[in-house]
Amino acid sequence: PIPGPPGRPFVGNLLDLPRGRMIRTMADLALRYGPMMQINVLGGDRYVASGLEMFDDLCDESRFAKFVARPQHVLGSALPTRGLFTSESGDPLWKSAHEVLLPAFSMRSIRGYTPLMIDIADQLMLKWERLNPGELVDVTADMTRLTLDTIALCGFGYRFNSFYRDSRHPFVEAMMVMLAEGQARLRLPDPVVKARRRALRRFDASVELMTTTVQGIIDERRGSDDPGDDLLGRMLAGVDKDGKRLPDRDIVSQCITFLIAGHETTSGLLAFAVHYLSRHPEVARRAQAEVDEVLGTDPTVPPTDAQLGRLTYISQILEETLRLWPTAPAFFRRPLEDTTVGGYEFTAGTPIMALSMALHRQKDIWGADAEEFDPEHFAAERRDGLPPNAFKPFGTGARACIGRQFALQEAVLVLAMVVQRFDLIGDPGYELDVRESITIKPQGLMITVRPRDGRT
Ligand code: MNH
Repeated sequence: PIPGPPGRPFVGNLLDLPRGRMIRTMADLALRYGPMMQINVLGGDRYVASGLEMFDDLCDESRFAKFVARPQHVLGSALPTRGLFTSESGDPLWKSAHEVLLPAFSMRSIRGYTPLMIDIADQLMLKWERLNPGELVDVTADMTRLTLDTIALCGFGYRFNSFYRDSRHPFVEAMMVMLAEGQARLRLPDPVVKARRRALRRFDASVELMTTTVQGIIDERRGSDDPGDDLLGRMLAGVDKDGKRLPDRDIVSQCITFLIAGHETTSGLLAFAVHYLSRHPEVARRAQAEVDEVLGTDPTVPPTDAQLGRLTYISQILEETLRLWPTAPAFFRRPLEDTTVGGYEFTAGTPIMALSMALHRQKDIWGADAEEFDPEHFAAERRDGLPPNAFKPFGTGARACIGRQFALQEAVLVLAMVVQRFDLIGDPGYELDVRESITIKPQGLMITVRPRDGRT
């Protein structure tokens, strides 16, 4: 018997999980009902793991594998082939693509993207520098512009120019339609999905626009002498262990996957981090001191990779932000054979939710102040003492995030450039609100930015 909130007839715990607050509610319930919780939604049992002992089991790659949950399944079925993110473990296409792409996401490759990341970050800096005193900044919107433009430029040399438009680039609009329809389909039975002809047409047209755009970029690249050393260039040139190249259809799927996986999560991370800096002046001051010392006080001099590697306090701030708000707040695992998780028995194939957001708030791991934002949770000496599976914002094992270094390099760069130039001033009346979709992001976060003593 696994503990969980008492359910009602037929609907189970459905009413306990308000739409738009599902993840946060589940994290609250998990902290109340324990490290393994059972909830029932419309007759189906779901298992939510949030204790360290449970994560130790679930992260054991010899006994568990990734479970492709429904939102991922819906997303994957819209792509020409399943991209890395949504393919089943054991799919040969995943293995091949993973082998081709690993070098493109290595530390060394990612250093090569620094100038492109700075190019886009400069656009954000310029926008914020040009604001009149007191003008409000929609932080989440601007960070979404930034991360989208960064992944498109580093991914395949394409510019959405999101900082130069009020409405979205048609490609981005198509992507939003695809994601929204994917979300909508989760709540609808199949016959209803098939009957919604207008929505279907719009969805298909969006997917079509994205695939033809990316295929066009591939064709153009093939026709030029320079394959390029962005992600696309590496995908076109790379081979797997059997010496095989990726088919074009698969490259298209991977590019779209990177755009989706690469922008939603990193933008949320940066927006949450800005929120916390605006609320914790002592943390902001220490961040500014570190940046002034490592990067210097002249913002016209672009940061180098060596300098970025020395911004340890900025990294701590980002890790602490990912602890409280892992922007991909959960991942799913399934046992390969019948086995136990934290002492509870599970049959092979049962999906189990690994709710990192709740794991990251366990007092027995993080201390009595687990719910408080304090980058000291990741101070070097405490970090070394953390159990191996205590911090899982990027998932686990072979199917962990391939873009982790990419995301962290981008986030360190941008946060450093921001605090080098600005004081961040929050609205004292604002209480952190979160928008849940596949990822989580701050909602309604409006701040003002004040150029630091004559720096911009
Ligand atoms: Mn990312 C997988 C979180 C940034 C591309 N990512 C995952 C998973 C998590 C995750 C968690 C595992 C999902 C699962 O087990 O079902 N990702 C993040 C977070 C950030 C992030 C919190 C930023 C912060 N991710 C990025 C970026 C890219 C990217 C940036 C691309 C440029 N992520 C991926 C891909 C996968 C993935 C691709 C799937 C990897 C695989 O299964 O082989």
